Amino acid sequence: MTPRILLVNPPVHDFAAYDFWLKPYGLLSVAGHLRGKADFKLFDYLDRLHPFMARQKALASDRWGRGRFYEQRIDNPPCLEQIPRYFRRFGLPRNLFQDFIAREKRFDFALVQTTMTYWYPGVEEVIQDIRKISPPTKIVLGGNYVTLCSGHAKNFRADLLVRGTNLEPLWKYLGIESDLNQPALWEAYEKLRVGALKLSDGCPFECTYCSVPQVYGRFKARPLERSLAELVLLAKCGAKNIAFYDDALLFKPEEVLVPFLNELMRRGIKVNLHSPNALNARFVTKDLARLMVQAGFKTFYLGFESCSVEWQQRTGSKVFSDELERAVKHLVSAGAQASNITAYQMLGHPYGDAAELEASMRFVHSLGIRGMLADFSPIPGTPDGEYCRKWVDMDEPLLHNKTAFPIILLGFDESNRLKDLQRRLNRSLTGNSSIDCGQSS
Ligand code: B12
Ligand code: SF4
Repeated sequence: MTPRILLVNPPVHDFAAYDFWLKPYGLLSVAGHLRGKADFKLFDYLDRLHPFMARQKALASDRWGRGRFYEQRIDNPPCLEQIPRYFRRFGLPRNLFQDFIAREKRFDFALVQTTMTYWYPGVEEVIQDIRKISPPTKIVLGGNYVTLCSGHAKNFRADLLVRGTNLEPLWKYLGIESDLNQPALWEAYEKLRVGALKLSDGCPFECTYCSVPQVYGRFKARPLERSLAELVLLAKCGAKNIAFYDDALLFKPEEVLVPFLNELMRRGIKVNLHSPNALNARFVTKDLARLMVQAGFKTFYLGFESCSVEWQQRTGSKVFSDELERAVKHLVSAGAQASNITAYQMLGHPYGDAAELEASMRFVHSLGIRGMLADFSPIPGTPDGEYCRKWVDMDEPLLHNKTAFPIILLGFDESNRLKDLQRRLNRSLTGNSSIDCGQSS
């Protein structure tokens, strides 16, 4: 008999969350490898096109498909009680999921996406409901939280934890043969306007605050044909906006991004492309900027972090100020709107200081583009995350929270002062589209 598999993207318990092109891409990729060999049902708590959301007019999408989630106030967890911000539960109401699994009857397996390490309470909620309503269903967890905090994830007694990118134990457990050439299971959504895509894995840099080098290793391009097939599928399913989830989208462009974009244009595929997961400004050449704009890139997020040469050198030398300046020049000359170019700068990193951050914000502002503070989330197993044991218990993933850590390190007032400054600088830009995604607020 064909196995019945439930796919779940859990709700988010956090101080802030925004649909910044968030999709459970790992989960959908895994399911895609099993296409045609199982009967799948998807419940995505963060699906803003779910019929329940149609009744929430205030939560409509912006022009690039982003928007606010449905939210409910909940108590701060005890270890975050000292943070003077409201904790919330983002995503569809819990009873919709409970009714859904009760109605759908028996599932053989449930594959549950885990994302940020500090989002595990949403995963716990999903496990509780499946165990209660459908006890025979075998629960499988995979994704970032399980990979980075596997010891902690064992507490939930799932039937299988899939750590990292080796999926062999999963295929064995499910007893199904996989086809790795298949794209992600985007057709699992009844209605789709936003998709995600990854043309490569890994990154050539080794930033001391990032887990990618240890989890993904060396940079590796994904097969171009598979990526193109996925793009075609996304467009067929209705996706108008596509966010790249690559860690180093612009690395080795002649092998990866350039042939992909040329083929996209040759086939006449019209979609808006976005890069929320920071592009490296060093690789933005005049020709590449022109091609990106021509092919449909609409928003550009550049990872800058700090204008301090010392900070950059100490954390991996991924980009310097002159490289950001050059990238902005190329993008604007290619036709990108300055108001759609944003540079991330890190707030609350243990080696940073307020004066340096202010200088970085002013430097970004002087280029005529928007700045966005990326609140630092310490990640266990990375050099900088391990250093943060000085301030927080890194074995409690809730304390990796990006809103909480800068407040713990800098204090509430200082943290707010810097965020206010960023807002004021952005507001004073001429032609500012004033899209403030709140992703890192
Ligand atoms: C895309 C991305 C984002 C997107 C959103 C993604 C999302 N859906 O939520 C954006 C740009 C919005 C984002 C934001 C942030 N991010 Co981010 N992001 C990523 C990135 C690049 C990919 C995550 C992803 O979707 N992976 C899934 C797919 C694409 O991965 P995959 O390789 O195909 O998956 C394989 C396996 O992992 C496994 N698998 C994956 N899922 C599942 C599920 C199941 C059931 C199974 C069986 C297997 C499985 O199978 C796949 C086989 O190919 C990761 C880095 C990375 N390379 O993983 C960081 C990462 C998750 N982000 C990180 C950080 C720090 C952030 C920010 C805090 C940055 C900031 N300061 O603003 C914010 C937080 C946002 C918030 N609201 O709190 C950290 C994690 C932090 C943490 N404590 O957990 C990471 C790990 C990067 C890093 N620096 O190390 N991010
Ligand atoms: S360049 Fe980005 S993905 Fe690569 S190691 Fe640095 S922060 Fe991580």
